[in-house]
Amino acid sequence: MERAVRMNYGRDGWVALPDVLSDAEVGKLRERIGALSTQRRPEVVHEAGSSTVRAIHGCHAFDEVCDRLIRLPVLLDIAEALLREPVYLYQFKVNIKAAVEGKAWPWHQDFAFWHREDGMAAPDAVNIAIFLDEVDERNGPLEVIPGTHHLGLLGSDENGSENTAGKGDWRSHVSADLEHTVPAELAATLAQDWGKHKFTGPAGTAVAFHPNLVHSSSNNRSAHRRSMLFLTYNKVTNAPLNPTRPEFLVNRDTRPVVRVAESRL
Ligand code: 6CS
Ligand code: FE
Repeated sequence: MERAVRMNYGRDGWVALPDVLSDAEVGKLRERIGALSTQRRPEVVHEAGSSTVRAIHGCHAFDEVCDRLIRLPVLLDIAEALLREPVYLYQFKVNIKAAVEGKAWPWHQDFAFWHREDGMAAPDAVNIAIFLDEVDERNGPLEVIPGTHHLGLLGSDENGSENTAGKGDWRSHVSADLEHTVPAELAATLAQDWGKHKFTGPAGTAVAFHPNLVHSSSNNRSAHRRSMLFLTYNKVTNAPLNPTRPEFLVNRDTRPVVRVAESRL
């Protein structure tokens, strides 16, 4: 991996990843996710009070193309270069953020969920986000506060803030009415000190970001969907011992991911 990629990730908590998927591969994923989002199954989550799909989880477990995606050498090489150990797939999700109706993701840190709800010991995982649609200022881009991955868990019950430990319902971990958030006032203060950055770009753009990086995204009021696929790879040695949330949120197969022979999807 380029030294600059590793340095930027270490400094900022995120880094753009060049040349991950071709247009044809992104097209294949869009087609699969479109088909999966019509299915009525627990992994397909809807916006509150609506039939609009908000997210689909664990697709690698029931879709062959998604299972191949997680095994692509280009992705595993990135994850293992950043984590420096063998990895398994911790979580697969697609946040659809539908046109007009796609709702926000309040400020939060992903590790808050994996640590407090699943028992993940350390933030020794990495998110790889892949844009399935073009993302611009209008359709609810993912926004991060660079550098906040250095701050540990914020708004956590360990330091007595108002955030409480898990109430046990995983639906409050994937809805717009999110648990384990970073309070908006704290996010605003951090943004003043550290700045903010919006991930925008064409379909196929890929970004790696740290489990403790503070991030959010707004409602999508535009006429353009903003679907984004997230793979979370975790160090095999960092696997939670007794996760209780559904398997489609917390993979129980913690064996190192075996690469597919081909280099393309
Ligand atoms: O609960 C979880 O695992 C998921 N929820 C959020 C808001 N981010 C982390 C993760 O994808
Ligand atoms: Fe998140």
